[in-house]
Amino acid sequence: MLDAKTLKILADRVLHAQDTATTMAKLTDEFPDLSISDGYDVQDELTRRWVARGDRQVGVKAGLTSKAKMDQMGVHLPGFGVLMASHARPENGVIAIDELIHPRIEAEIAFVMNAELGGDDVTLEQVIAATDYVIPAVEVIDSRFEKFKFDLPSVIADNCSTARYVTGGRPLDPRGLDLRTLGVVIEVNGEIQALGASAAVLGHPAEAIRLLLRHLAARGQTLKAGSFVMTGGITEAIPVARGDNVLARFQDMGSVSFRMG
Ligand code: OOG
Ligand code: MG
Repeated sequence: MLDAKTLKILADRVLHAQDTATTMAKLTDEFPDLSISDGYDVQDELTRRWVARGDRQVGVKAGLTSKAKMDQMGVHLPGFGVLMASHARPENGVIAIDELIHPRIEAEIAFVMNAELGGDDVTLEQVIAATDYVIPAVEVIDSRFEKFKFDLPSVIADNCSTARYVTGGRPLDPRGLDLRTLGVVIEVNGEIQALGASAAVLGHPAEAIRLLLRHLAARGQTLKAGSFVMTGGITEAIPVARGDNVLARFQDMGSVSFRMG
């Protein structure tokens, strides 16, 4: 476990990099013993600081849940992150690129929960039963590490590269959908950059929520009713630049669009 002094050094460093959109060296370069659990302790400290600033936690995300993402990042275990109200951006809006370092976009299926879930033996059916609706989302990730390169403890301490997210399309009842076979197409400036199907996320995106529940249970936490949950990029993440028009089309669910400005 991190001592209070090291926890403060790490949280200060990550928050500074996020707030100023500047890169830092991998945390494990200086703290080689940093563990995955230490990384989550840094996330908890970041969350406390955001709340102290007046921000509000709206949910949680799972990342590195598809083979495309794992291969792209060279990290072969999922990680989880905290989603705050301040990370959300409206559909069809402009995302300020000056606040980011080297953003990349990901198309994800998001869930909104209507009942609390907890424990490490929750079934897929129970996850669906506790889901209010599913909705298309695009996450804009932005690693605060140089060249977008990291290891798992470092990226977890950086809140799994969370930066912005946009929801759009239609909220749908998951009971009327086959959540494994939904196609998704990512276009930038009208050109297709990536495509995939929702089964790329662990065979079924609700599996990401089961993993998330196990992770929370190990830390004595639950997934609260009302939580917004992103289940992870279906395809590899696509780098975007100033002026790019982003459009993610989700089969049966509508699309999400915004511009990088
Ligand atoms: C880590 C975050 C990954 C996802 O959806 O897979 C993520 C990263 O690749 O920087 O959000
Ligand atoms: Mg993501």
